[in-house]
Amino acid sequence: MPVNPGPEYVQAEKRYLQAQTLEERIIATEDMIRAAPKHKSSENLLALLRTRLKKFLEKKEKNKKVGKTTQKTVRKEGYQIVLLGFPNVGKSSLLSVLTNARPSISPVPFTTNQPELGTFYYQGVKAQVVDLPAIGAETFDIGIVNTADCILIVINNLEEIDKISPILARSYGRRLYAYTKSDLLSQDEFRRLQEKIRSKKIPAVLVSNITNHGLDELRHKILEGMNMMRIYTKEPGKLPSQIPLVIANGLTVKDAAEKIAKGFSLKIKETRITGPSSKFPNQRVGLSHILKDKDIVEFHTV
Ligand SMILES: Nc1nc2c(ncn2[C@@H]2O[C@H](COP(=O)(O)OP(=O)(O)OP(=O)(O)O)[C@@H](O)[C@H]2O)c(=O)[nH]1
Ligand SMILES: [Mg+2]
Repeated sequence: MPVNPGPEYVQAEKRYLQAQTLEERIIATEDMIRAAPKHKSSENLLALLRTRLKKFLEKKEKNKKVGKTTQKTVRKEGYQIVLLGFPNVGKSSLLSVLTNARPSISPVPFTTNQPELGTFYYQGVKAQVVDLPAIGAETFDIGIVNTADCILIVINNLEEIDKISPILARSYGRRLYAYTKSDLLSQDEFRRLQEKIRSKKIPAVLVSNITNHGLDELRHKILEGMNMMRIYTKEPGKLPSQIPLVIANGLTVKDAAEKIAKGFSLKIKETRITGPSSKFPNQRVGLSHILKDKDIVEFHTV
């Protein structure tokens, strides 16, 4: 970040972050270079901007020759979570601790240059996680952010929230913030930050990809936002299934049966429920009974 950037720089940076095309990025970067403060402490920033501009211009040349851009496409599978954030905040590290994926992780900004996929699996519920190139990367594509079910915004600083929100104008997914690198905070800083998050009701979790602190809370929040319930089916005289049927909140016994197999609800003679939606164990209910998360459902068929 520049030291005391002027309003022109701030404006140019804003245009840069909102840029949708390579051309817009080039123009905004040029504006940022022009507007950046020219003193000793901003030398690094200027060097970074010039390198970025050079890369963009090279890319433009290459695109001209090839005639189009290359972008890996991601196929949406079930509930989709995208990891969005500035360079180096720990998006890929978070992907690696939340899922089975092993992406490249490095202190060099813009390490991720293509979307990386992983599968989040928690308490019987699955979701697809997409780690995106950082905001500002030439391969950053807002399209997937707009269509995702959940946008997990990775930050190292609360100020990043306001910078990112304009980018989300066309998105509809639920927003959740993962404040990473919390292991680098002092106990005092950690406590103050936690308090601020609570008092301002920011949907953020302080996490560390190194010590794993906060990850369970984050997983839990992700799961909560999915609005799904886990229904354990059971055959009479047997133990409940280990793997739940995962269905949307608010569905009925009939809906659950139809999820198992089309037409299955017609074969049901009796349904018994043990769990949050039952008044007592083995309660007999009708097909229109509304289920709750963690119910155990026993179907008796004809
Ligand atoms: N101390 C600490 N370091 C972290 C944490 N998460 C990530 N890092 C480090 O931060 C650097 C960047 O991590 P990445 O996961 O590559 O960050 P990224 O957001 O994917 O970066 P880009 O792909 O370049 O946008 C690496 O050196 C990580 O080891 C964390 O929770 N605590
Ligand atoms: Mg990365």
